[in-house]
Amino acid sequence: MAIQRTFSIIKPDATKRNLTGQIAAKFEEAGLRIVASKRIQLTLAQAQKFYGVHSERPFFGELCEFMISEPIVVQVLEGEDAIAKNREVMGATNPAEAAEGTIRKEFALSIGENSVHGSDAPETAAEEIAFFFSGLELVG
Ligand code: RTP
Ligand code: MG
Repeated sequence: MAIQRTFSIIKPDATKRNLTGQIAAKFEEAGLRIVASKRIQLTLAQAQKFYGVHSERPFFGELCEFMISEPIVVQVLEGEDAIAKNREVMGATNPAEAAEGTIRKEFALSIGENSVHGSDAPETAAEEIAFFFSGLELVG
């Protein structure tokens, strides 16, 4: 498997509880390199655009309000098979179903406030990285 890049968000429930470093350490322990990182606060319009794919889902409004409620940390992670590896480290969307040792098992509060986002495919990874970072910010 080739070296890939994926896009990650440390979500408001985690930044609020000062878990940024502990979550970043989980990525690094899994062999993922943080090649770009910044702390930002989304506007409602930005959150709605980012999660546009979920706009018809019943949790869309709640999700967007949550994502703007506190700053987030957006990152680009690089490594072998990075997309799948990151999702493995994150664990299942619902923390009640997440495997031992995963970020969501350890830190997530609920299916909505689940501490991290990670891209789900190469195409979405490329789109999501470009949504938040310019080429100049990617210094892998
Ligand atoms: P993510 O996109 O954040 O990496 O998470 P995911 O693929 O595991 O989950 P996805 O189905 O793409 O859902 C995106 C985010 O929406 C929130 N959600 N809330 N209340 C609910 O039933 C519900 N379901 C999903 C979560 O924050 C989820 O990560
Ligand atoms: Mg998803």
